[in-house]
Amino acid sequence: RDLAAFVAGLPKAELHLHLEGTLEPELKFALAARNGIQLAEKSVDEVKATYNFTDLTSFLAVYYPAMQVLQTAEDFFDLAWAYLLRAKQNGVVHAEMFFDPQAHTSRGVSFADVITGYRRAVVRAQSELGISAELILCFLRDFTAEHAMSTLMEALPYRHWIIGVGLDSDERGNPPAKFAEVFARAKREGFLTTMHCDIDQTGSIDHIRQVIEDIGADRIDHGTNIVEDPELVALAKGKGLGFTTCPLSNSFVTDQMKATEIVALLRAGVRVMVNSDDPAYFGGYVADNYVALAEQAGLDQTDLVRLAANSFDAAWLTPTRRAEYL
Ligand code: ES4
Ligand code: ZN
Repeated sequence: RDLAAFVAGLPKAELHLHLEGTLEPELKFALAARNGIQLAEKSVDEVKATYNFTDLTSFLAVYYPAMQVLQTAEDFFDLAWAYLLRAKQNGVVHAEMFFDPQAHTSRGVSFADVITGYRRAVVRAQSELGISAELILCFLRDFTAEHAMSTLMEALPYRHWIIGVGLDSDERGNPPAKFAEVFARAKREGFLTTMHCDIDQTGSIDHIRQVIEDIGADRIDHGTNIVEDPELVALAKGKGLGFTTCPLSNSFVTDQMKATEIVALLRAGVRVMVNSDDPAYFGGYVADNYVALAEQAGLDQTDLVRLAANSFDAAWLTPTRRAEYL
């Protein structure tokens, strides 16, 4: 298809990608075999049959147990490298990738093994693929603020390998304000900041407001429900805040891809762009997400170029590096 070829050829930054969400069933089996782990599923098809999510909770119930196959630094390298090869095919030239250290340290894997494995893939991506890649440490919001703070302290020896911190996992009952102190400390330590704001209940707009007015994060992940409040949209636009939307993910964990909201933000001149979130689980990498949104919303090439330009404008690049991409 013309559209798919155009999108794949369009240089873009991916800013909302969970490395643990790139674990394809084939790699899951390979890592399980290497680590002597017996999986409940016997085939790739059996694994895929468990991907019938209806909401975030049912997704996370599949997502976290799958991570048991990730044991050694080598495993984390293999996972990130497989993603970066796919990213290259998708026209990604810059990737800021989330990782969830607490999902690993809480089951006995060392922080050092997680980060050194991922870091090796980052370094190789630059030299072999020409992709600039960065790591963003995400705190699990359904864990305590104290656990997040001790994870931040664990990360400090590796701060030169981590560009920023984020907040993910189950949002219900875990507002941004719960982590105000952790994020204030992270900023003082020199990290950039972003937070997921995606629940569909009445709390969503309140969480977005907390991020903008109280936390002062540099980006918001998802955050499309901001369209409910035009004054907040104007504020976000004025600040040049980036919104990392994920159409295919939305259609899995909510009832639709939120094309209306995404396009409304695009038309309003807000820095919104398209990302893949957990591509191994949600049926497509970043180019598939651009195509799905374009087909759903009837976007033309100018719109797609604008989305890609927004991905660089919202990326955590130095002005010099950004200018190379725009
Ligand atoms: C996630 Cl879709 C989604 N939402 C919240 N946290 C996550 N971590 C990985 N994928
Ligand atoms: Zn996400």
